[in-house]
Amino acid sequence: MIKRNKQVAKLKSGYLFPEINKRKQNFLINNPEAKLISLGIGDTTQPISSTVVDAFVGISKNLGTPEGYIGYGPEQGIELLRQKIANTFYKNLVNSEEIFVSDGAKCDIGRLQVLFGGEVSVAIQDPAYPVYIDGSIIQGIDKIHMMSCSFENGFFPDLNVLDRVDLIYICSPNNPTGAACTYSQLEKLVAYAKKNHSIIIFDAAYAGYIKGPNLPKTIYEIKGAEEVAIEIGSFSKLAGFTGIRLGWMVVPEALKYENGFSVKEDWNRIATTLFNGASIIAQYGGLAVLEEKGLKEVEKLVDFYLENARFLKTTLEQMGYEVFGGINAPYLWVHFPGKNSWEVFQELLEKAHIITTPGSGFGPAGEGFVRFSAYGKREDILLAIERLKKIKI
Ligand code: PL4
Repeated sequence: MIKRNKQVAKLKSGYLFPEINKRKQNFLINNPEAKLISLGIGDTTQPISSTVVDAFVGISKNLGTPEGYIGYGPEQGIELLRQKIANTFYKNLVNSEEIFVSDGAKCDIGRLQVLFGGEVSVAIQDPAYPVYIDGSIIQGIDKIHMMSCSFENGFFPDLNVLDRVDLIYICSPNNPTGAACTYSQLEKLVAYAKKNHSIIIFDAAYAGYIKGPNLPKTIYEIKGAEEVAIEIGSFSKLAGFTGIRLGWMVVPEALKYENGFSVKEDWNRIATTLFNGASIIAQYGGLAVLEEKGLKEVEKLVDFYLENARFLKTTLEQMGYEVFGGINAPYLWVHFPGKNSWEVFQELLEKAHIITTPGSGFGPAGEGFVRFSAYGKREDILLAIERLKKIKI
């Protein structure tokens, strides 16, 4: 018989989000009448805008004609889409050749971990999106440094106490804490990476939620970042593409290994070997998102979710809880001092029929916190607020 992969066996049992779903299903078995409200998994709920839907319909109809049919698309993504991503999100700080269109940020993170392999050392924010750590373990990485991020350090790691590592994962705006990095924080990060010859993996999946005028929207706003950083972007939360699947990664020309070899060239090799390009239909939708009308529509969508976040934040603060995030991010990071995150999760489920995400699921520093997602429908957010006001945790 084949032996079980040792690395897979090292993973904590149950990936966080299916685990939440399992607990929800168990609750429903005993409480079949309960009308649960999901403020747990960060999944969008608003319909896709009409401009984008028209683009999906248009390309789908073309695919059904002899002259409009397209097979495999260009491996790196449609050139026009890459140009528009470079113009719109990066103001041409990067060029279209440095952009690789993908089927979403999570898949990109997984393939990126294949690129760097199991010999590297990594530093990961604690708390963090679980894919960074689980994906690293799967690759066989054993040198994993957790960088504690709490309200004491503004949810940004103290790089002065970090030993040299090969890769540093930073997510901004952050999942789960909702903190968006400042210019000064990113300058320190880039300086650390330059000094230590490290590579930053900058997960900017929620960059569209940064509204503060004095906050960087991409790491490439920091001078020299193109020599040390890979950035990951996504249409999921920007345009409601969680089910459609479309994202991208920026791998700058200037990013090199210690022997001077191009990281981008290796990435191209990995991506073309393990991935066959994003769906043509999704890419045409992405093109429509990046038109003037599409951009206005997604702006409204993001504002809608941010308004949800504001409503929830105000209520929870009025109830006396300490609430972080929810201003430049769709997540609220709520402190329940002295409490166990899974217990709070269970209490919210049982007393208010609200599903959240327990902070400890994002790492040990998340213990005592619960994450609320603002991706609900407005009527569900308002109902959740009414229910929250009636309970005490
Ligand atoms: C649930 C920091 C959500 N089943 O949709 P993608 O692949 O472009 O984006 C994935 C992603 C990448 N980076 C960060 C993210 O937070 C996410 C999505 N996270 C959440 O609730 O934390 C959805 C999670 C999904 C999963 O298992 O990852």
